[in-house]
Amino acid sequence: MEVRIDHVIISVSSGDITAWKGDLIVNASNSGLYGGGGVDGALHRAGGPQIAAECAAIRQKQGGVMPGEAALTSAGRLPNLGIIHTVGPIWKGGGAGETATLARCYISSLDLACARGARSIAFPNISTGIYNFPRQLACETALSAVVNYVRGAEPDKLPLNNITFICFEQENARLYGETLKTYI
Ligand code: AR6
Repeated sequence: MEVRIDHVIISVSSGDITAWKGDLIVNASNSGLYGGGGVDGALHRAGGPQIAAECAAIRQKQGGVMPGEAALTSAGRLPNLGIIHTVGPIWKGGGAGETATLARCYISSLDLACARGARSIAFPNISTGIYNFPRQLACETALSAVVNYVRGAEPDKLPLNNITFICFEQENARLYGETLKTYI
């Protein structure tokens, strides 16, 4: 399932994000950038100890990453250009600005990707695992943040031409496919 906006293809697929071969992979990390479970654990295992070492250097330099923000490391032994570590909100019922923070994760990651001159980027379904964000709302928030970002950018200043959402769970793959169709 994909949608084209100007020169950018936004697509949805299912699977394991560690096997994706494009430029930048986004990781759903934590504020301390300590490797954890879920997609974070999978990326640290696949990329090797170099990623944790670079996360430690970021922690030392700036004390970590706030929810909604993002930081870039290499991809260790993975073939990608790098990994963007963003920190999603922990779902606390919806009254603590969780939706706005989640949208900022996508925007901060896209800003970093553009600054790096990346052509392609893959997102997991940030916050919908251990951080417990409701799937449907997370999907609507993610897609509208990304689509609005692309629509709002000047085409010749946007190096990205491929933005993909990689869904690990079937339920998310279905939700993302259906919601992306509404942007055709
Ligand atoms: N590829 C793609 N998506 C995956 C993969 C994978 N290999 N593995 C899991 N997912 P989560 P969060 C999906 O829990 O909710 C960590 O401990 C998963 O099905 O990874 O943002 C961090 O260190 C779900 O849809 O991240 C933080 O402490 C999505 O990735 C905390 O978890 C996000 O689930 C962050 O929690």
